[in-house]
Amino acid sequence: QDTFQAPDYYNIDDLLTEEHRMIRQAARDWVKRDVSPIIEEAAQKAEFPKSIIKGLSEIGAFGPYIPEEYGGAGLDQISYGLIMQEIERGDSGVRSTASVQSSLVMFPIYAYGTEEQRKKFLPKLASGEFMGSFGLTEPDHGSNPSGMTTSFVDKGDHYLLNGAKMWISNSPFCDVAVVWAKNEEGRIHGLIVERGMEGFSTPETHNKWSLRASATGELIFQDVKVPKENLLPGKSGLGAPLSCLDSARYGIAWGAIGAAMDCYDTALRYAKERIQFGKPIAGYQLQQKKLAEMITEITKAQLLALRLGQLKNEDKATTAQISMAKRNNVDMAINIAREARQILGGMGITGEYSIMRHMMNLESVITYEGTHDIHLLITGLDITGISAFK
Ligand code: TGC
Ligand code: FAD
Repeated sequence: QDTFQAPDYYNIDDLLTEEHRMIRQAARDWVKRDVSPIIEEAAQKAEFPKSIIKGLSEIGAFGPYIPEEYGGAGLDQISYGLIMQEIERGDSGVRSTASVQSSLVMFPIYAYGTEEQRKKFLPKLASGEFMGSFGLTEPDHGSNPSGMTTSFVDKGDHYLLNGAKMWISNSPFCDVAVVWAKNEEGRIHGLIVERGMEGFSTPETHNKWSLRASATGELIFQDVKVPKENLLPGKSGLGAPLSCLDSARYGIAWGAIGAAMDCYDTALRYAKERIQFGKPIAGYQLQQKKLAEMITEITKAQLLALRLGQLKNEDKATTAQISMAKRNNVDMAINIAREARQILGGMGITGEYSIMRHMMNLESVITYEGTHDIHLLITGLDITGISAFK
């Protein structure tokens, strides 16, 4: 049974609006009802639970901040963050599906697409009728996407696309993929590739020990004819995909708090009930140190995310500020998962509790959307003015 109680040590709820709290509650109730009961089995079987797609759409997780005229929920950035937090409290893989759909597929179509593309794709993506994926990473270009080799050439009435993307969330079942590729001049553009186009395949990546309830795969393009109207005309260059990452990374900064809250809540509850040497283990200083540090770190992360949300709402958040929050909050969550796992002793390694699943999931979250190292280097560049990437 899902008995989760959300920690709010600094009364941060007082800083939210009534609407924020209602949106969060709807997402929280849905996670308790529709995600928690099935997610362990889905992760054990390494299957994405397609049954949750409708619910994700209903709680506004597909395009929370996309205007309602395109099927989005038309919410502010703090609402978006709160929804991601609640979903990741359930599972990082489910949040991945929502992040990709919203920030990496709907956002570029909304921000850089034509009116026809918006009308054709956004309402179906918002309802979950279409599922999307985002192809930036390649086998030889992960942290350094500017080196990508996937390319397209102009064939008059269409583009011919060749190349391969790797580690792509949602790829095995996606209906559309926003793919980043270079033209003849080496300039990066976004193309909407649709399932069924000849030469386009999406093999699944198996044997993951992390994000097992999320489907990951490749996007392979062998002489794929992409209609010219499927090019996103609004922005080109690496800045186009990087701006999508800003939005997704912001959501992850909130999402990671959800995973951490679940681990903390589970560990606190267990520590108060588990008796060793005649008293609850919560009464021993070593366990109190772990729990006290957890709630301190969660509280700091909550404040960081909320302030970043305010800046996002004012359109003032910088890429470097987003990097700091993604890096800090995911690191916070993975450390809490590891400590919480120890508090549960042997029980912590079983699927009876969510902690080990969160811990393994967070190993992907700390790597994707820019690794822990890359985000540190983004901060380093921002404060010194000197790039240490190259
Ligand atoms: P750099 O020279 O810094 O920038 C290239 C051009 O882009 C501009 N730019 C941005 N524009 C808009 N928004 C941003 N956030 C921008 N950041 C940079 C920049 O001004 C420049 O413009 P111009 O006109 O001068 O060309 O690029 P670089 O090659 O040095 O690379 C910088 C670096 C390393 C930080 C970047 O490439 C990076 O972030 N690497 C990490 C890659 C990454 O995060 N991949 C994620 C793939 S998607 C994913 O993981 C999804 S997981 C599923 C889920 O979300 O759940
Ligand atoms: P590399 O770039 O090879 O990095 C390896 C190590 O080297 C890392 O520790 C890194 O920090 C370090 N490193 C690299 N460059 C530097 C440097 N300049 N200085 C210091 N250290 C450095 N991508 C997508 O496009 N779409 C998706 O939907 C998507 N989903 C994903 C889902 C999962 C489950 C996973 C695991 C990944 C996903 N990714 C996706 C890919 C993800 O974004 C990349 O894995 C990530 O960007 C890192 O790239 P890489 O794995 O090639 O590692």
